[in-house]
Amino acid sequence: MTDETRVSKPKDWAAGVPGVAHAMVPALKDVGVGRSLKGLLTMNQKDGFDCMSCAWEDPPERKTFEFCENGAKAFVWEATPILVESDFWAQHPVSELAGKTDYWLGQQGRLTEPVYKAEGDDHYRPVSWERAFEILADELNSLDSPDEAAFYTSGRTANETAFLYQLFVRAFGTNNLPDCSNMCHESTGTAMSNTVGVGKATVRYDDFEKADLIIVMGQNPGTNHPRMLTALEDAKRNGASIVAVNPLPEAGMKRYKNPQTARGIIGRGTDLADQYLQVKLAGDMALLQSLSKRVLDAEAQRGGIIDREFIDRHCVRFDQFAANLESLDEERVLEATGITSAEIDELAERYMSSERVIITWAMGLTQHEFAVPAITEIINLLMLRGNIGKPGAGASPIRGHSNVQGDRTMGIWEKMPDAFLDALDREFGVTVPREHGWDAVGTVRAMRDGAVTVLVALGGNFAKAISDTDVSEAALRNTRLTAQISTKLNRSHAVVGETALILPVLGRSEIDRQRSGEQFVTVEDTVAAIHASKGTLEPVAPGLLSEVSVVTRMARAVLGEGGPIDWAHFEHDYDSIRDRIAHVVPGCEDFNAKVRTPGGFDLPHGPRDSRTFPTETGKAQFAVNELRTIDVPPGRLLLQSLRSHDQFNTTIYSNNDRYRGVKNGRHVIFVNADDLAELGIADGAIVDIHGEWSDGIDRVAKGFRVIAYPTAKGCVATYFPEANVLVPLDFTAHGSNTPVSKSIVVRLEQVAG
Ligand SMILES: Nc1nc2c(c(=O)[nH]1)N[C@H]1C(S)=C(S)[C@@H](COP(=O)(O)OP(=O)(O)OC[C@H]3O[C@@H](n4cnc5c(=O)[nH]c(N)nc54)[C@H](O)[C@@H]3O)O[C@H]1N2
Ligand SMILES: Nc1nc2c(c(=O)[nH]1)N[C@H]1C(S)=C(S)[C@@H](COP(=O)(O)OP(=O)(O)OC[C@H]3O[C@@H](n4cnc5c(=O)[nH]c(N)nc54)[C@H](O)[C@@H]3O)O[C@H]1N2
Ligand SMILES: [Mo]
Repeated sequence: MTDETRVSKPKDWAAGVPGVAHAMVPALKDVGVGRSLKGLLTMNQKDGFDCMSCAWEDPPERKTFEFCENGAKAFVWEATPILVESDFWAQHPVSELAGKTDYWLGQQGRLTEPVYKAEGDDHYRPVSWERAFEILADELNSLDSPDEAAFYTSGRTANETAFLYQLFVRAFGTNNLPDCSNMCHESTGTAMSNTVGVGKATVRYDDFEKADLIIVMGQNPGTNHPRMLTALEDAKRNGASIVAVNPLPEAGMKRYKNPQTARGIIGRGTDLADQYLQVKLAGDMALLQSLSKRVLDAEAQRGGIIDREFIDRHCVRFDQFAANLESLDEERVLEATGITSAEIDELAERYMSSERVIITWAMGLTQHEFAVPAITEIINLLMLRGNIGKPGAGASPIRGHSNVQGDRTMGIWEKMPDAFLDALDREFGVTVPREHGWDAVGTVRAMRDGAVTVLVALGGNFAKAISDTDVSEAALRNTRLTAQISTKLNRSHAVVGETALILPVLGRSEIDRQRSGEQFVTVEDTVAAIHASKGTLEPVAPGLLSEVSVVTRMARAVLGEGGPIDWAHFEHDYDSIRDRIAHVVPGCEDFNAKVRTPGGFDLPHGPRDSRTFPTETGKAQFAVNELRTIDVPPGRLLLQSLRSHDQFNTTIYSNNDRYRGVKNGRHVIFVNADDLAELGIADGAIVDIHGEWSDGIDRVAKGFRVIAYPTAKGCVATYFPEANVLVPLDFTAHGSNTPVSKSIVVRLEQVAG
């Protein structure tokens, strides 16, 4: 495949007409004109369904086309009328499916009926829903302890489903609730809880248009949150400056041609980043500390720079923080960041001359060994000038999956606080366990060691998303049962336990009919706004159940009828679920009424709303961190794994990466031309990538085409999930246990070219 890969110059602008064309053409072709128009015109509308691609927030005023190119791809992928028919399973043994790519698996279409692979059988075979739940119940109820099962969640699951799922899991008797967040923004949650007391963005949608400086760190919105570019464009037009901090020159941060405006279609578009800092991988902590030091130095020299009132009134540990930075070594900062003193000065000046500053970030910050302290340095910098809890300012982690934040709010977490568990006990007359459960990495270890023998997954593709592919796949194969609740086939249906179930469900775009009529669900976006999502399309197949139906029927089969929780009632009427959420989840009081107001409602947020900080000191806490940098041995490079423009996590839409100029190839590695010259490797050569880590195991990703690319020196990039073979299971971020997917020391060995 690498032979056919074509490489051209990377683009310096994003979206515009090609974006629209890329979005619309496949929709109309594959899904059909009527179905795609109905779907796309109701996507992200107040009476339609929430886009399943990312967690970017919806604007108060909606346009007719309130979706982006990648949202349309996600819609097409789900709404396809192509179906996996009954005879598919007889034709394709599991051992054959394990040899297929995720692209091929996804292309087989929507799953339509429950199937079961029995022990010793190499085929899934269709079973009735009743039989499927019976099998699941038999396995779960024959465990010696409920802790021998783990229940994974991917972030597309709606609030109502997530709430019932965690209730079921805890009523069953375990807190083993690993989720995709463990691999994603966990570091953010930890860092923000330790500093401001709430692990969520301290901004609202309209803060972007009020900001006068927006710093986008470790995030590629042009591909992963394309509608954010519209917010950045609006901010820019209101006079904001924008700074990008990223080892790669990402097209979306440079120039945006808004496909919804004439200027964007025929004009040059809007230049976005006023300053682009090509920081080295994992250099952000050094950069942030040096920015804070410059602020403190300016305060000492000129005065009037820091927000004394905010600090004195709302913060603790400022003096320790300031004292710690006194000895910051500028040489070490320059070495770790790869940028110049002058560039850091320029950003520091921008920061100090701006009254309202937002810093956004995503995986470029969270998936590092020292991600948690690095993110606390974002908060430190913001707090110095009171940029928390004031209009147009704040910390803005940009979440990934469309409801990953809501799932947490609803209790999907292996270490939910006792106050939440107490509320569950009170509301449902149960006693749920208090002992913390396994997170994602912990679950793999437990499966590997035989301590967890049943894995149930509500969406996602755990086998492919988690680190150390070989170790993780062996762990999954070491189980008794893997059960996947899914819309389409993926690797996790092929790498299975002795027995395996697939339970097919409705997608978010589809109409969910229950006994009390058509239902809607709710989701929470990255700025803690909750709103309704209602499918508008006919389900692709008659036998599908909604996720709520699957969870409630699973609960009835496993826990038995007649217990304290009326699962059937929940299934028949989702208002009854929301009534219960209203009693358990803070901020969701009057849930049913509030969510019916057009556009939904905002969850309360102490730091944002009233500068109240629910930390253990009751104040915002400056973090005092020892500077952490990475020493890369000579001849080695630091590798990050990231997303191409044509994928959603483990779902591959095509093998192209338009903005980075790659056609028809995912086995590519982006390397700085100077590094190539030093290593004596030519552009276009084929290399094996060897991961180097303290355990001495040689992890190899084979056959990657080298692309000379203007990435920061010493830093290389390749795509996730292919790179997961290189990420050791035990190499995780301190404090959040997130796999370190973005700073792996590697060695390239040329094999051809
Ligand atoms: N179309 C589409 N949309 C998506 C997704 C998708 O796969 N496809 N995935 C969704 C999910 S779950 C998530 S979490 C988000 C992910 O959204 P992103 O975080 O934007 O995703 P990545 O592709 O991992 O990109 C990481 C970015 O950070 C930069 N980076 C890497 N390491 C560093 C570093 O050390 N410092 C700095 N400053 N920058 C760094 C990379 O160069 C890259 O630009 O997107 C969500 N939206
Ligand atoms: N090396 C490396 N590894 C990473 C990352 C990285 O940047 N680098 N990123 C990490 C991040 S940020 C994340 S969030 C995880 C993602 O981990 P996951 O969330 O587990 O993975 P996805 O690829 O998003 O899951 C896609 C699958 O979800 C199912 N699905 C889609 N829609 C629905 C639905 O409506 N209902 C149900 N029940 N199922 C549905 C489909 O079967 C589809 O194949 O991966 C992580 N892994
Ligand atoms: Mo994510």
